[in-house]
Amino acid sequence: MPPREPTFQHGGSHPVTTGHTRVRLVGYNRAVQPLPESQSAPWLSQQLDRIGYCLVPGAIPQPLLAELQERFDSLLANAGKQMIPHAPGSTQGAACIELTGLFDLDPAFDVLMDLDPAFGMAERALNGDITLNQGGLGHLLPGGAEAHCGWHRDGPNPYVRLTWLLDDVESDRGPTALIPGSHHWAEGPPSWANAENGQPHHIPGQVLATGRAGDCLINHTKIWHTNTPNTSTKGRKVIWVVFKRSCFKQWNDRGDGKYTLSRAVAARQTVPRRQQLCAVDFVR
Ligand SMILES: O=C(O)CCC(=O)C(=O)O
Repeated sequence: MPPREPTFQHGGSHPVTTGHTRVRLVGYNRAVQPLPESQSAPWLSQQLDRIGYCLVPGAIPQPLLAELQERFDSLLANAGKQMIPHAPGSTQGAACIELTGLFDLDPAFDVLMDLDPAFGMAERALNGDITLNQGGLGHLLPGGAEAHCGWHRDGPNPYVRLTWLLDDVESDRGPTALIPGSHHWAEGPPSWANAENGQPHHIPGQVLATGRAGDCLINHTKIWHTNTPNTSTKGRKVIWVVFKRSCFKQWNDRGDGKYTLSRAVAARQTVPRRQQLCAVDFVR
């Protein structure tokens, strides 16, 4: 029996085959269609495992994104003395602004501790043994700023980092650059990867983690990575949430505990999953 002609067409763009009948789904049906394979959670998780990073599109849904953007901006505007310059190895890095202890500054950001599907991918990457490595960190890289750090890897333990993009990040707006697959390598970046002033050189094969506001970059922190200069006129605002396995202590790489999760944030959690994420062995 020859295939039947379509019984109806509504002018949607996504042809679907049902038995011998090809139909076109109308707009309101598109929301329930499966994601393209390259955007599905299993595919992205595999990419994270194999090449060390993946970008989850639209990871912060509207209107949550709009609310977090507004709250981030008001923290930048009002935090005053809490704005901490960050300039390791950079000639202009002092222009950057860090919002350390972001979960302390505004509990509205707690949602970024465990927002799926990005959180689920981080959880899988750590085989389910996942706790917070720090207390949330906001970062503004202003337009015109040099890279605020050069090529490095973060360790010594196997951490997984979420970079929540609050702005569109184009290639000239200071995106993170990564070397695919380098999280499997024994060595970190060689000294020639950075100029004497700490600015990163271009490394053949590097990829720029560009994306849209609301996307989330997930990476193993053992991957070779760097910030890149923001040659645009617009600032880049991101939020970092870093996870570790429960057996490791929190990140305290500056020795002053300012990146660690506070006792107050841990104590106010009521949702079991967040209580577990905050069940830390080192709080300030
Ligand atoms: O800002 C970036 O794009 C990357 C920053 C980074 O990796 C770091 O601060 O350790």
